Amino acid sequence: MLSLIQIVHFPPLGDERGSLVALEAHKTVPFDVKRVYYIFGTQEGVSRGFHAHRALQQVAVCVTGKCRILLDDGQRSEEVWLDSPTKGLLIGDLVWREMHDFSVDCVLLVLASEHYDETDYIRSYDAFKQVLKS
Ligand code: T46
Repeated sequence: MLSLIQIVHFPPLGDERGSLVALEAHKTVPFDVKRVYYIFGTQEGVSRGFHAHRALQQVAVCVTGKCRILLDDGQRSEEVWLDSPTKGLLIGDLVWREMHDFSVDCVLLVLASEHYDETDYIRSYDAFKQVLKS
């Protein structure tokens, strides 16, 4: 069975000055990017997410700091630490996601395949299970 955790490795373009990562649609990111957002300043002990999307592809990367992501497809859940600016996590549709244990310096950058649409969110786990059944 395929892992729920699909990591995308971003090659660092480094030289003596430091590092640079380029995120390009259909190259390092496997879809057209319509939206970019980032989460920062997360208070200690706060978790986020707790929803799934009906039709949305995303790639998430901690450009600084780290956080722990839980993904759940209704049958199993898996966790991964995003702890490197060269380590992206591909999150597909109909996957429940939770983000935990943000470091104080965490900046979680997310590239999304669609514009923001609140109707695409499934914000209750029971509703998520119902959608999976239907
Ligand atoms: C996801 C995880 C990884 C907007 O107005 N536009 C946007 O593009 C986004 C992403 C959010 N919002 C509004 C909606 C809420 O009023 O910002 C507020 C916070 O959003 P939310 O509670 O959904 O944030 P998270 O951190 O729980 O989830 C976010 C994304 O919403 C979600 O798609 O997969 O990060």
